[in-house]
Amino acid sequence: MTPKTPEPNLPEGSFMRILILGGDGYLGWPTAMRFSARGHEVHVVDNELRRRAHEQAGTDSLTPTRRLPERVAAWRELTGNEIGVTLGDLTDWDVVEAVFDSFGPDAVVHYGEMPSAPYSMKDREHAVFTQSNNVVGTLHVLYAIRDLAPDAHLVKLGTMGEYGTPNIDIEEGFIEVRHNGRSDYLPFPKLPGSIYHLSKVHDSHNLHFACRVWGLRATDLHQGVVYGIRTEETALDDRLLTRFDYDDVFGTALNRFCLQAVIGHPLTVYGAGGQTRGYLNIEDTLRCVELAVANPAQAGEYRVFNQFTQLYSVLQLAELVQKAGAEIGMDVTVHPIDNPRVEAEQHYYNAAHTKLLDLGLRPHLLDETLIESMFSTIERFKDRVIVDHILPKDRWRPIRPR
Ligand code: NAD
Ligand code: USQ
Repeated sequence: MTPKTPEPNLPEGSFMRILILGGDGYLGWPTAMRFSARGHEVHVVDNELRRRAHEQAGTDSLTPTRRLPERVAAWRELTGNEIGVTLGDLTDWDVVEAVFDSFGPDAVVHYGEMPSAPYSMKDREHAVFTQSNNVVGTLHVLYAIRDLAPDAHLVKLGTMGEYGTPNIDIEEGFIEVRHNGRSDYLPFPKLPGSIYHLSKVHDSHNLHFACRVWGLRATDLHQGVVYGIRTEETALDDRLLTRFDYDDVFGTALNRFCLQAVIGHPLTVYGAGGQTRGYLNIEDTLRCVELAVANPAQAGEYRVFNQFTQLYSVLQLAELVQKAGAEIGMDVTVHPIDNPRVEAEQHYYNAAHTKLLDLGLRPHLLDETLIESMFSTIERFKDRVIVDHILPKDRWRPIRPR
């Protein structure tokens, strides 16, 4: 049984009504349990888009994940805590209006978008779907806060990929710009690398606008790539597991490499492997979101936190996985393949990330022990791996007929 302890950054007894959008997802479900375990009243919304996308592609999460009604029943049975559920689509205004009207949130944690860059780059239909799903859903959320819960703090998941890989240091959302003898503090320039990452840039502009013009309060978490398979709450019972994707469309770099190592597949470094990104453990995602919720933005304030703990190139990550494998007698090979994406493979990368540390984040840093613990969880479920969906199938730059 998880004890009901108040979040340390909140004053004693100040429990909140927290709405988690995308609460069936990799990050949303563990976040819902974390807030519920802390005694907050939690309601989740999800339309199972991610589950349907897997069904359509013939792919699946490594971990078997139960549907939301079953998960919340297991959570109730194990902890005595309730989590409310709405199975509905954020692009449907009637759904959004009804949830905000009845739940009246103090904080809204918004994960509910299509999160994959390769999915968004498949073709026109996937691109249009990604941007309309993400941008329209978020616009509905902004209007719902404005009209139905104007004091609620929006904590929105953006991405470090909004910035791209510029040849200058990346700041946290804003930069002082001097031009023709004048200066201003302006949004940091964005050079996103996929239609999905672009959707997040559009969201960021809409959030900023809603804060400036309507006086909403919002924190835009520009998150790096998340890795990991376990949180304190998912470890309580297999019925509470979160998803773990490793396929070419929804799997992300380190999670994929760990799975590939366990099943003896060469690690799929794309191109030269110098692509550098910010990474963080799933436990740190939960902690960052808790810190943002516990320390809300002011009315009218739009703030950006860069949410990652360590920088790695993909080749460095692959070598780390190879080394961790060697320590336990696994023979892990790294096999660079032709890059299906269009991206810089060697570039400058230096991004600020102090705001969450200043609020009290103490990162779980990546080391061989952590990788080995991922190996052992993957080992438990390795019979479920669909090997045909590991190598990338879609190329981002179309080959034009001559
Ligand atoms: P996920 O796909 O597992 O979770 C997103 C959830 O939102 C899914 O369950 C999906 O069904 C739901 N959803 C999507 N569109 C919806 C809609 N219109 N209405 C209702 N529900 C909808 O993805 P995730 O990895 O948990 O990512 C969560 C958020 O964090 C996303 O916004 C993603 O862009 C962002 N993010 C993720 C990572 C990462 O490495 N996982 C890194 C940076 C940012
Ligand atoms: N990569 C490989 N081999 C692989 C998979 C990926 O070399 O097998 C490379 C990619 O080419 C890229 C880097 O690893 O250069 C990261 O790719 P990824 O698939 O791990 O992450 P990305 O597509 O950027 O998207 C993921 C999440 C997304 C989130 C983003 C954070 O899916 O939701 O927004 O990470 S960030 O990268 O900071 O923008």
